[in-house]
Amino acid sequence: MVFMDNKINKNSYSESDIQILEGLEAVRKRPAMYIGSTDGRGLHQLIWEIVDNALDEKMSGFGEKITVTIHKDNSIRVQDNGRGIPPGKHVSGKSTPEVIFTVLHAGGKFDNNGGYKISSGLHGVGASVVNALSSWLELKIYRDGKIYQMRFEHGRVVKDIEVIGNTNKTGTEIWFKPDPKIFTQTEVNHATVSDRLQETAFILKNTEMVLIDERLSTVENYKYEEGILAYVEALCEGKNPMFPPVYFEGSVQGIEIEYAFEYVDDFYGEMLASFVNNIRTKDGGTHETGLKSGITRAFNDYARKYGLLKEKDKNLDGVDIREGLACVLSIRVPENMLQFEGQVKNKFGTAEVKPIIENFIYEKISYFLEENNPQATSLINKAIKARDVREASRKAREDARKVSKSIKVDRGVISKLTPAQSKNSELNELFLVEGDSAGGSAKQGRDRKFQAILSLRGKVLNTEKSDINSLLDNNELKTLIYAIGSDIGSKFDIDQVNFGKVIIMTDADMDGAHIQVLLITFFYRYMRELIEHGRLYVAMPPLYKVQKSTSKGVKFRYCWDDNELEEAKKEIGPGYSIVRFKGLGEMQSDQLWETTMNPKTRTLMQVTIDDATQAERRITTLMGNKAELRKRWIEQNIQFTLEDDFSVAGGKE
Ligand code: 0R9
Repeated sequence: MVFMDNKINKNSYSESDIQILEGLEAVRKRPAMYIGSTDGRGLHQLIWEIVDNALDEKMSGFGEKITVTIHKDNSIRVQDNGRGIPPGKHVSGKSTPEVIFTVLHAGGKFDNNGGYKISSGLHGVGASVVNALSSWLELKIYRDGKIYQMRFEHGRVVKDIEVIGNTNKTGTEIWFKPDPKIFTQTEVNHATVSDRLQETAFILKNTEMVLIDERLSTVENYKYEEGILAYVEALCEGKNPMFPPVYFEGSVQGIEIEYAFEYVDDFYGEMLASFVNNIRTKDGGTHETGLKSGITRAFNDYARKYGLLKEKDKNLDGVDIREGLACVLSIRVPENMLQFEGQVKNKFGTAEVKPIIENFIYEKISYFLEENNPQATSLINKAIKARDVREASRKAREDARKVSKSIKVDRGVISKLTPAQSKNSELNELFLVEGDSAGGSAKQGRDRKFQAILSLRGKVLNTEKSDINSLLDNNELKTLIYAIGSDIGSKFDIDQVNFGKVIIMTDADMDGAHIQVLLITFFYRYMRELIEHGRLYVAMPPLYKVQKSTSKGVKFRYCWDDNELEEAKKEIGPGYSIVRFKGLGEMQSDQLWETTMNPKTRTLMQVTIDDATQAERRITTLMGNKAELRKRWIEQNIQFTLEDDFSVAGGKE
């Protein structure tokens, strides 16, 4: 970007202005093309665009603190203490800020002076798109002893840049209000922003990220001198680490690599977060493949060298070596090596990076193992145990299939499965219902052709606290696994699943919420792909029915929350009565059908894994041993809108 400093231009409108307005108009017409969607995800994307610009300035070596404020009206203010956007004239004749905020840049970003640039993982469309999609946007620049201000509405300049005071600070402040005419969600999610800012602070060590939420009167401050080492420690919070976290860094062929890891002995999954140029790569990619191969090779070579694996033994599987591993890989590659794949660009695709990472990790892990023999031995024994357990569970699973008939007969002890008549596994639905009375209503209310009911007794086993063997001893889950039709863990096979939709249907109360979390944890942990394929749902039974008998018959309306209740009272008018459903069991079977089970009229929430590692952390909070954390979380989230970890893509079908 070329600009001339401090020569503010006051040109009148020209042809190029009209083109600009047309450009921003295009953004307003088809916002999803620029930010992916106009729901909560798109809304938050606006924040990331602006924060990323501030981070670019930090990465260029200027400023170290970024403050995000969520105001009561859900407008968002982002401040940095870098050099300040140059306020002067651009070669086009307009002021530089006007160009930045009104000219649509194909591909998005301004080039800054080389280096490893942040650019927003998903879209990287920049400030002009944020401006176009905001009701208003106000810019303040602190630079050269002066404060400059400029204001836009719906993308158009309404107040040209002017000096409004003096200052000894430098920096940029952008305050904007996402346009409610564009976005279907305008409420900013606190946890989404907080998690992202914290994650950024971990990845960019010594960057101070501040979140002020005026709606909640909270201030959070994230700054980590230890960077991803602190990240790994946070991933392991509430768990039992086997030794202090380990950190490596290095630079190979222009690629900067940072890796930190820790092992815990009371958790049986893996927690892996990877980043390329500070962009989270949720779907992995070549760097992650290289990392995994490097780890597997180093452990197997060590195990053979020291006789922990005998000649006749097969090599250890990567999944067994990674059981209980928490790790963060952050690499920075030059821009010409930056290639992302997948629909949402969450996967890193540059092939030549894989062997570079693999060899680097292999060397470093081998060195670590050689230098720490006792730890190395216990890690390898742990992996061998993981392999044995995996083998045992496979056998148990096969046995369970063989005795599946006796499972169904053993009705007094275990959950009850009422199958659907059809064998069409794409269309069939499995409802997981808590308790016998609700199970009864559901059984009567369902469409027996394609809806199966599994009624679970009491609270399902808390899967986080138990290992895979006691899991398989649990009758509720045994029946559930049997009903679903596929093996679990690494042997899960989506093609064996008997249902197109698995629907958790619980009472809309605290216990129901807890059971939902327990079941989602189970699926997250042992049948994650079911969630990834979008096949797990939560049913939404109504809370109230408002009704009134009239000469023409009964007028009624179901309500899912208190707002709807108020509306319904108004709509139905004086003389109404209200039924409050305390549980599914209290609903008549035809009511349950029409409100909650009938695909034509029901509302389902789809459970999606938006961010597996964050979900992992939440689940630890919920399921681990810290009862206090769990209680607080459930109380705060009683509506069960787990926006961030299991985001809820809902709506009438
Ligand atoms: C609050 C969010 N912050 C920003 O959006 C932001 C952009 C920005 C910036 C510069 C400094 N701070 C910033 N904050 C900047 C960049 C350059 C020179 N001086 C200041 C440069 O890139 O050479 N700019 C981002 C783009 C531009 N400035 C411009 F140069 F294109 F105008």
